[in-house]
Amino acid sequence: MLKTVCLAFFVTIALCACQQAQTVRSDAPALTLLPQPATLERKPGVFHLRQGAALIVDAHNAEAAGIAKRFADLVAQTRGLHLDVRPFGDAGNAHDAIVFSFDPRDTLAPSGEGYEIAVDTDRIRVNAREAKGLFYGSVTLWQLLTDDTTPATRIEVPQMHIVDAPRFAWRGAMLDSARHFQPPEFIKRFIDQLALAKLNTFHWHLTDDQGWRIEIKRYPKLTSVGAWRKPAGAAGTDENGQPVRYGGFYTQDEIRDIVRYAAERYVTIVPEIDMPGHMQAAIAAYPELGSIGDAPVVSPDWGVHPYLLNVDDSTFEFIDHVLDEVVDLFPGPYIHIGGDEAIKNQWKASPRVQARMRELGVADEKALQGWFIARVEKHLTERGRRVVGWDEILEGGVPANAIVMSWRGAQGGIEAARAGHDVVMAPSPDLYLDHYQFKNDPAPGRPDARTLADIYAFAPIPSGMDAAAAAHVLGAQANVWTEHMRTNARVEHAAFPRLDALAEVLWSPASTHDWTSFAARATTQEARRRALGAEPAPISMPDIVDASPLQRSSRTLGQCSGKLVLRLEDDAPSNGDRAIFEVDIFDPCWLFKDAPLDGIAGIAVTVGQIPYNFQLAGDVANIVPRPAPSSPNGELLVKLDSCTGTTIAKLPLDPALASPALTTLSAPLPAESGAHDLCLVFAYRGVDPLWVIDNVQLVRTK
Ligand code: TNX
Repeated sequence: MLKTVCLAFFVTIALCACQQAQTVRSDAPALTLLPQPATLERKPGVFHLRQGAALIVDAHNAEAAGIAKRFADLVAQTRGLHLDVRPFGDAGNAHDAIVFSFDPRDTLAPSGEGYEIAVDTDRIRVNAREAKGLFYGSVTLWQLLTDDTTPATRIEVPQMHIVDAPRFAWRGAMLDSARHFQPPEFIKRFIDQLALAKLNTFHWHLTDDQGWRIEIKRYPKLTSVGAWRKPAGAAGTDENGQPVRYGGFYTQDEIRDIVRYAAERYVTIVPEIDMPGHMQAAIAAYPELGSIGDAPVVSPDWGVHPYLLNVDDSTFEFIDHVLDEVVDLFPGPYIHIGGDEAIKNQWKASPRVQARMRELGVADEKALQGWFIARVEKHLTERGRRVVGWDEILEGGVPANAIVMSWRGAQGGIEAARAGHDVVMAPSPDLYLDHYQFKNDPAPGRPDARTLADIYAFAPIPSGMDAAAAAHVLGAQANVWTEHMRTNARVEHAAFPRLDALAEVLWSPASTHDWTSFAARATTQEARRRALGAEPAPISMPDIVDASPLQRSSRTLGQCSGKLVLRLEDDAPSNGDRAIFEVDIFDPCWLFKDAPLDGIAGIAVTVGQIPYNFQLAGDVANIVPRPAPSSPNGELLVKLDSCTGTTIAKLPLDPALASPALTTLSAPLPAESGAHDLCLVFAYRGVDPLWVIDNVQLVRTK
């Protein structure tokens, strides 16, 4: 009977994938599966999984045996319940057991990621056509066993029938290991955490201006030089006054181990070697790769850097050799070659590059980038790989087979899909997890907050895309850029639970999406993550409130113009907690709105100084000049009613007195009555260091 129902289902999968039958007793516990399966039918019975129960698996299939073993390990780790993994035939009548088996019907899902689970009163069967489907079935079953994560010797599983397959094939997350380095053990844990939400693609950003993180045997300086930088500001010197060397890289052995680990969890790694821009670390190691003949350092800055590879044949030889080692290390079908944010000033300024352009007959530097990408793409195609690039690769005429990753909003994706390219949606800011997630997020990052609900509301097929173009959308991914994530804990906090929201968007039929249900299930999912040692962010966090109306923090102060606001971490102390400041890096100027000035005699402002380590390219023009200082070291000005109002206090900025961490400046205020806005702005020469406000306190008359 069950079979008939399923077969009928398989034939009509497209029609009924959106329907979930969940008719059960009203007192039956809710299930907390995440992502929600495509179809789930509950029945009134219960299966009792007991300590020591058999898990029967086809032992001739090494992959299935591995999936069963890892499933049993997970159950033991999270519930303390041990399963006895046994081969078929050795299991008596398979009563009271879990059975993992293959089902040759090819209808579960075209991609082989589909599976079926039947929980009956006497056993649980997990069936799939392919190993990856069996793996996803095992993840779902593990979730059915971990509604709570306390030790158990018996777990009740409600009787049910699940038939499930994903909505999209590319369900991904990008991690930037260049701006900050995460050790191999963390990368494995991150992959574990992806897999348990059925995410299957790990885009690994391995190289950038601030660090080259992949060992390339032929070019040892890429890592001996390119993997290390001196951090900007006070963070660049230790307690003993010695320079700090920040960095790290993955050896080829470590990478092979990680690739193997990911494959066991059905996660494909897409390595990215970003070019022709974002290459300053490589140019620091081998200056002959550069366009203007100088030798930069590995950058301690954030932002868009000017360094570009040159276009000599010897440079393409270098690229080909690097990519050959990358291809050897990563067996997956895709190699990402970046292509983003390559501002063309250095190519314009280089006589050699210009001469080459004339030789090639390319019209301009954009076309030269197109030629560059096409040349690299050809090499990778010859090696059997498909190229992925950020949407800028569209600008210079992109090779037909290349996959376009849409990051500058959805537009690049729409255009690329219309032109017949396969597309992965990864739009900023929608899926940019370097945006913090709560107004009151304890982590540094970019405003505005991208909340869990925002990610859950993401539509992988943007409006305005017709069906033919939509068929080219392979899926989507969220990007964890790590400029502001100095620690592993920050990466995990940024990634989860938000990746759970994306996972459900990309796996479950759109018709099943339901925010309230998701939020409830996410609470359980994050408990599962914690049981495995991860530190996800909470599901929600109350908004920030000041302790008193006389006080504001940099988060509750207003921004004067709010051109490019960041929530930045202090550069000191070198060990221990650092303050976090919300500051507009184009116009550092804050507003204390409606300051109650009755009875106020003074102001105390806690300030910090951080390095101005931003490469702004053409955006330098957006910097609002500081007011002129009236003393060499400058001062913090407090102005009444507006930033063009009267200066009512001047607090001198004496760097000799300032701590590298926080310093409190204070000054009397003239008597005023009523509520007034106060504008606080630093007057000093230059932009570096950047003086920032941590908090402001109005002081009453004694
Ligand atoms: C833009 S997204 C970048 C990254 C930065 C990110 C910060 C993309 C292709 N390039 O280099 O880390 O913004 O959000």
